[in-house]
Amino acid sequence: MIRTVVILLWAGVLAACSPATGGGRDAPTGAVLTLYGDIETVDRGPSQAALEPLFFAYGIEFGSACVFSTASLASLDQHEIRVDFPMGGDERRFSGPLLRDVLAIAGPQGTHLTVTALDGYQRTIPLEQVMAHDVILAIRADGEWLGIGGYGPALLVWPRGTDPDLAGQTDDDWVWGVFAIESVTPDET
Ligand SMILES: Nc1nc2c(c(=O)[nH]1)N[C@H]1C(S)=C(S)[C@@H](COP(=O)(O)O)O[C@H]1N2
Ligand SMILES: [Mo]
Repeated sequence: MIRTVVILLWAGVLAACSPATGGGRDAPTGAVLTLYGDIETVDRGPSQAALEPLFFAYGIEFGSACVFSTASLASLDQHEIRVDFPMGGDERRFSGPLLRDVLAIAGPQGTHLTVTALDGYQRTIPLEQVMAHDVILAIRADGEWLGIGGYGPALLVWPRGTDPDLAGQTDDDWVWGVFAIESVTPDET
């Protein structure tokens, strides 16, 4: 009973846009996802070109950001989607938080999200699209954590099998290796 309460409190703290700490083989990771750009809630300072070479390599610069560890993503409400990915492949059971629940913590103010993956793949997706559909930031597939080298640390999974508006959706917005999301308002020019 006391243990349950402690675990819930701990999960509550982790959910608050903050990296986890701890030790051991299954230790929580540091930040695997950084939300930056036009956001309301932040918990870290500026990107540092010399110390954060992957950000630097992709031109990701910010004055402040909101970061999530895998543990903090796992502490949010988990949703499951059974769907084929890549399209036409075997159906798998992907799970993780709704992207809109993750965004709610950071408070994006831009009209779009630019999602950047480890391999440099980038997609700019209207925020409206993300809010209107139950897209998840999957951190597990068939119960296994998504790892780096595979689809991890996180994969955008859309319910294209059950949401009629998404029927026939291609894989373009199913970004694997997601590690950074920018809130932006692109020029209309
Ligand atoms: N990070 C990342 N995600 C990605 C892609 C990619 O190149 N990089 N390609 C997209 C496309 S177009 C398809 S068809 C599927 C599978 O692409 P892949 O074979 O390059 O993994 O992933 C989608 N997500
Ligand atoms: Mo593709």
